[in-house]
Amino acid sequence: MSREISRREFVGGSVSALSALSVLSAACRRAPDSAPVSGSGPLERELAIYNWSDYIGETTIADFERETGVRVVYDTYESNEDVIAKLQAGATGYDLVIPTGYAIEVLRALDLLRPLDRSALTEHWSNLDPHFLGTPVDPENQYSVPYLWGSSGLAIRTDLVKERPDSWGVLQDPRYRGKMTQLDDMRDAIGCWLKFRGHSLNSTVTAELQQAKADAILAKRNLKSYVSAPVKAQLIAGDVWIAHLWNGDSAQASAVNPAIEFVAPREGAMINLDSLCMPRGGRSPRAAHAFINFVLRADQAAAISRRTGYGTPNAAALVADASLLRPPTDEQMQRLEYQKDLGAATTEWDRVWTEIKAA
Ligand code: SPD
Repeated sequence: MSREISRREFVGGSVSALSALSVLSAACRRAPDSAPVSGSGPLERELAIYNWSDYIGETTIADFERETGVRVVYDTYESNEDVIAKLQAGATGYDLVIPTGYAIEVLRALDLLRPLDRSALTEHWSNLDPHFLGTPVDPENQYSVPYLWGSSGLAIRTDLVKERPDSWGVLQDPRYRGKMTQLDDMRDAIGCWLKFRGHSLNSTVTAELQQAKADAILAKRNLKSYVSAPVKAQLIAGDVWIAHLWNGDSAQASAVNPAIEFVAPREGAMINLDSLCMPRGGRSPRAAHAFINFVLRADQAAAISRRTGYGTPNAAALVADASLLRPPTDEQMQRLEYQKDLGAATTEWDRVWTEIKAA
């Protein structure tokens, strides 16, 4: 693709030569990670993974380290916005991150992801259910490999809450003041109030966002706090009775205290597919491909789904373990919606979220 700069152009110092030079030097700076990197060759010694908290199998990392000799440096986050902000601020060195679909769109638009070498991922690729492949955020799966899917709803201490609330509106009920929480996640915390009023959780309509803000502020009076996965301990202890939470985290809490049940609100909720992606600047692309291959194995994918309570897009894992969460039915899908990149409206959402937090 690049062309050689002739001596005449270079010595002559013409504008075109200078711009060709700067294009070339940009290409050279990008060369290490702009093209897919072959998964063959010796693995690097260290692999840096940045994942959601409580989103991995009990022995996944240890098993991978034992089998490959690669040391994993593992770090966790609580929201897509954390990952986007960190990568946008120039954090380099992560080899794998696991963003939700809309965040993949955002990271791709910012040119912060590195293409995968699909030829190095053939061994277990066919384990993936085709329904989870070729989604609009990455139609050719050039940048992302499906990891887990989930949905949002209400985790309820059924022994402490005598009714069976099935509406986001319960968060506005003063009878449970101080005993409820919402996800500390802009997209989910505003999105549920959009659903409550019958709107898309991707709305960019100002009037709908203003109504969602009013609803969120009304609920906020009753909230103990905005908190995501760490709310599990408070649910288990009985300090929180109703938590706006993701289904898998709710299942993890329920495994400790079976009185915790997950309810899908009747107005509808969010469904997400989180996928393995390689950020630009990672230092261990071969080990990253090896890890992706590893978690595509049916036994490993099943162990991850079993431990986290989230759904696996790995069809072979579902065959191997009948106890795993099954994909949503068509009827359930009617009330679920994927989040999308908000584009220019992100600024308005950020403002609304700041106003809710400050209220
Ligand atoms: N503790 C794991 C949480 C995973 C949540 N993934 C998707 C969130 C979409 N807003």
